[in-house]
Amino acid sequence: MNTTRQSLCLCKSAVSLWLTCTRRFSTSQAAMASSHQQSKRIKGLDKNVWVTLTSLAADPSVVNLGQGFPDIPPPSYITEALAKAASVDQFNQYTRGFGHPALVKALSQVYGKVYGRQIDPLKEILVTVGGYGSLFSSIQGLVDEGDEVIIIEPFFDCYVPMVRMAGAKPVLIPLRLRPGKQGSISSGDWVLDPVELASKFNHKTKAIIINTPNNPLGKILTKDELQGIAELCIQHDTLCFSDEVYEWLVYKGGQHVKIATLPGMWDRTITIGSAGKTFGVTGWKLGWSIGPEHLIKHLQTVMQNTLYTCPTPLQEALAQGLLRDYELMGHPDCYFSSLAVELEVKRDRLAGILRDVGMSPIVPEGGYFMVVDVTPLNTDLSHMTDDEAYDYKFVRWMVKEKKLAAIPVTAFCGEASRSQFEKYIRLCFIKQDSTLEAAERILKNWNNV
Ligand code: IK2
Repeated sequence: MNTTRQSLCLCKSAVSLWLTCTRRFSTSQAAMASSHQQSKRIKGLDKNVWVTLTSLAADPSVVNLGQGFPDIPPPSYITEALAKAASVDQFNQYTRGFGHPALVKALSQVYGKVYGRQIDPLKEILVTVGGYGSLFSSIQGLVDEGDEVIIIEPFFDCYVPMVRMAGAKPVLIPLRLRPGKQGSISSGDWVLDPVELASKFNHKTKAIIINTPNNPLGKILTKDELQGIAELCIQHDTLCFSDEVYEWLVYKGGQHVKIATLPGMWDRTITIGSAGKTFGVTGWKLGWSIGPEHLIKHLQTVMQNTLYTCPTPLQEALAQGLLRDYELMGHPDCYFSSLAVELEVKRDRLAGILRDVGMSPIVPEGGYFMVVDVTPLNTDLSHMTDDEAYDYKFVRWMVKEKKLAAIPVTAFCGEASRSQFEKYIRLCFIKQDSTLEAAERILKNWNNV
């Protein structure tokens, strides 16, 4: 009996050992197979700040000044236009792949006025899935393996992975705080060194990506700065991808200049816009690229072979919204300008709150983000041992301990600039007053809780 029990026990242990080994083997085998199966073009691109931090901020007890989306309602005429479009049978079916006819026509009217030139709605505009889709189709359609693409830091985080996915090399250059700058700091105090910028251009440079107003700093590139970039583009026969999704959000004293309107630049520039940022409807995920036919046609090739088209009802509603504001351009009721007036009050309020608690905000000239130096808070995070930049740790800690969400600024820069940016976080201020008040309470009680 004993011997039988003993051998049964032995059998059981052998089976369990075998099962453990097989499981371990198959897990590591699966991991190996998975890294084997992964395409080279996405290798090393698996980390993403939005994927990592958005879930942390999803807890309803957290005041979310993290990801860039409004909690103020969009204008009612645009949501009403969407309901109306969805009630028309024809608008629930596929539409023209490169952009719904009514939408490209409305875009050509609005931007015809802005650029001061006629824009061909069929050949010089591509509508795609958000600013992301415009960036992706530009880079896939125009950048090759072995090319170099210059990117100014801090940059909207997807530029680098998109350039890498095209097989090209991102070449980074940081904006730097004007030497000796003290006291109240504006995003305009962050500047490019023209000599350093020139040194980044060479025969491999295919394009430069600029972003004005910039996410995260809110810097608006001045006409002189744009002129310098344009001269380098022309001298080196380089393209320019100009991400202008915050083009309408410019505060008093600022002026948004489109690089495509500078001499010699139309022919080499793709300008990127976004419905999400224009009308505060980030969930609509519609964007557009505007540029000369000889460039846009390559973006259209990417579109027709990847996404083919965008949702028709959304495009129809966006067209109606743009036409409404086209008629009002230059009038205070035009949403393109009235949103900036509303946001400027929120910007100043947030800056005031931050200063009151001893923090140093960088007051943005445009966009709806404010970068803030957290050094004065002296938060000791040495207990957090993860191999992460200080700002990532700070944000994780702040979400957990203070119930306030922000975005770490090193998400917008390369490894070499990490030490320059890791004491900064980004706060989004396109929020209801009640949300800003909740953030204010947290900040004012910082040392009491
Ligand atoms: N380009 C820039 C500069 C952007 O900021 C964005 C949207 N970013 O918003 C998220 C955040 O920073 O919190 C895009 C492009 C993408 O625009 P869209 O949402 O239209 O795809």
